[in-house]
Amino acid sequence: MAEPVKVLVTGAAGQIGYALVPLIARGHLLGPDQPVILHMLDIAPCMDSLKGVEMELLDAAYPLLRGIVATSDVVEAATGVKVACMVGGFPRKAGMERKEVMGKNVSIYKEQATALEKYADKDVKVVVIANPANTNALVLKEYAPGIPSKNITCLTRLDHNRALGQIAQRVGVPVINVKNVAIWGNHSSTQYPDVNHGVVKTTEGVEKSIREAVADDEWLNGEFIKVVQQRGAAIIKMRKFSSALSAASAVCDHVSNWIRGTPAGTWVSMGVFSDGSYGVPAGLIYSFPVTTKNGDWEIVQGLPIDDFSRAKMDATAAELVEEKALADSIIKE
Ligand code: NAX
Repeated sequence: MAEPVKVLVTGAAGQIGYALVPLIARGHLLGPDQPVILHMLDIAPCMDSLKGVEMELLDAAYPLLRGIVATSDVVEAATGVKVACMVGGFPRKAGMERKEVMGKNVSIYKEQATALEKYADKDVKVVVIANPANTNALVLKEYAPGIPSKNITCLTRLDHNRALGQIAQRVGVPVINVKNVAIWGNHSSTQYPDVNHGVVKTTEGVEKSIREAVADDEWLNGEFIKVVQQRGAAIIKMRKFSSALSAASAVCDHVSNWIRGTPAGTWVSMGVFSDGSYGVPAGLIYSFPVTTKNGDWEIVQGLPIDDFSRAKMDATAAELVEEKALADSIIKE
């Protein structure tokens, strides 16, 4: 069997952390033949809770789990990791200004990026989950210039999976029969879930475009988009807590596809550095449809973009430009 790989989860004592670490220990992140050593980071006041998670991981006797580091020391957490799942962050609380929250996250990401650059594996692959995920990923790159841009991503796979789920439910097929939706832009309510290039395999085994299978453009251009954009808020309303199970599962899908590839003819959505494709300003972390192979991603090129999509893709880019400007102003202060 392969040598164990060290995987970092920050914010590991939180909700997503609690749902994510067992999936990693079961092989859902790196595969069923890849032993792992879990590095779990959280802040000092959460150490009892983190130790409790460590105890439960031991009690679960996962065959692939070869070691656990549970710590509030960023350097210890970052040392030697090949994959970093950045879940920890400062949540926006009632009455807080956006700039204040961003300021707290900039200092968190500065410290963690600096440690990753210095102590992580040179080819560490990073996925930022903590909000504002796209901009936190940009901040991370700012303070870890030595980590290749291609290795720094943010999570929009949950939005992608939510879109697949909505289409599957509407058409009445298992979710595996739906593919190639795309999430463009920010992991926020301005994101654009795009079905124009997606495919559904009907229960009779016939492949149709999503538009043909759904046969309701009004729903696809209206309610569907809103439901996906606001799904996080809808979950909070019902559960009283934000999405955790689905977010953890999406992290595993993101990393697993990134490292092990996407099946032929299928793409997924990832927040990655824009190279200017589709007229998206270069240098933003923007969600694109991507294919992956041998640990590398490529933006899917050549998709036709109509005026409706263009306007939505530009609106979410504009929000990211604004967020970036805010983060830049904090970084310069
Ligand atoms: P929780 O508040 O349950 O957990 C966050 C954890 O981070 C806490 O244990 C906290 O102590 C820890 N933390 C805070 N500062 C830290 C630091 N400096 N170093 C290490 N740990 C630190 O939140 P949870 O529900 O787990 O959500 C985590 C993040 O994911 C939030 O920012 C949330 O907004 C974001 N989400 C992103 C999603 C995405 O698709 N990109 C979807 C789900 C989720 O909303």
